[in-house]
Amino acid sequence: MSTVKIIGGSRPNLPWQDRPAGCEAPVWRYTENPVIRRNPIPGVARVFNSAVVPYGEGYIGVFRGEQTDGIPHIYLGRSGDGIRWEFDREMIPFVDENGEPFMPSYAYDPRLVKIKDTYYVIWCQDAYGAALGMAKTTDFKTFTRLENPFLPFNRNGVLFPRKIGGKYMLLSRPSDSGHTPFGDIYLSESPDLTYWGRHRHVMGRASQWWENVKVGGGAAPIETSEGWLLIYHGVTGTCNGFVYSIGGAILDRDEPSRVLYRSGDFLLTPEEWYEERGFVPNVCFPCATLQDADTGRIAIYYGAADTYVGLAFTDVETVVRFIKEHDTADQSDREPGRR
Ligand code: BMA
Repeated sequence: MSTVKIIGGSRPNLPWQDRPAGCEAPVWRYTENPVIRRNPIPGVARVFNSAVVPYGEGYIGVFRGEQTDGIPHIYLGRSGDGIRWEFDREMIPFVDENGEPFMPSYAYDPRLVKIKDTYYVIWCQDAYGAALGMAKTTDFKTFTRLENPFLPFNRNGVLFPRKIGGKYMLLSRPSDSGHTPFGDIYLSESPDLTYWGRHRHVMGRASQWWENVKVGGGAAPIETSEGWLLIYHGVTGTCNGFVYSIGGAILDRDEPSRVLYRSGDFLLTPEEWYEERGFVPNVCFPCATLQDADTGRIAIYYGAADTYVGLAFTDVETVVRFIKEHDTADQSDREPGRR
């Protein structure tokens, strides 16, 4: 019997494979990975770093599609089983509040979060520098842009799936204009999704070697009986460039700038050919999870080598136990992050 509970809905058709015999890792890969391969849409060479949610009986998602001119935009995809995806041929047509076309010149690393009856897409785009963009939809036909939450430079915007203390909560990662050689995760709150403030530090790059350069929010936090389970990316540097692994932390349910536990060991690191080989080698970049509160099962969607989408599995009991057993959160993590 599971003692750690996911707070959320049931999802009996969650994509799933049992942990392979002999595997002791906290997260295991889908054996048929990658689930999205090269050239998945005409004019799109690679899809990766993408986010999905349950929709009706199946699933829907926003996908980073690297076009054949090298520019990323966001494409809509649908799936009955969360594994085989069909994409719209045209990128998502964002509009402004008057319904007029309002497209970012590029858009990448989308997240997709449902709050009540509205779905929010958050991505990185140009706003006189790399900044977060945001839009909302209720029908996946009309995507209305909201104000950009923050000034440049900022990336990795991740909304919490419900208000906390009456406020929307957004994780972000202030950055620079390039392949940022630093980066901590911050939390900001808003009463209306327009004005953001009360900024708090959540967690920084750690002394652990696999995440000693930068960290960034990944999937929308999963509410559990132990706190918010945050699946994030942690980055190290090597003589041949960055290596992106997947980490796990648990944030306080009422004050999520407080890190209760943070695993000093990664949950998953590049190992398979589709993670080690591609446009950018050695990248595992989580952007979404699907979960089933009845069984505690969690499916993690991650970009692999900036080329593919991979799927991996865990369950809430296993991953929370792992994070607690490998906890390295220090006093500054546990504080509310205000100076
Ligand atoms: C980051 C972002 C991600 C990408 C990663 C590795 O800065 O651009 O989209 O997956 O680098 O290239």
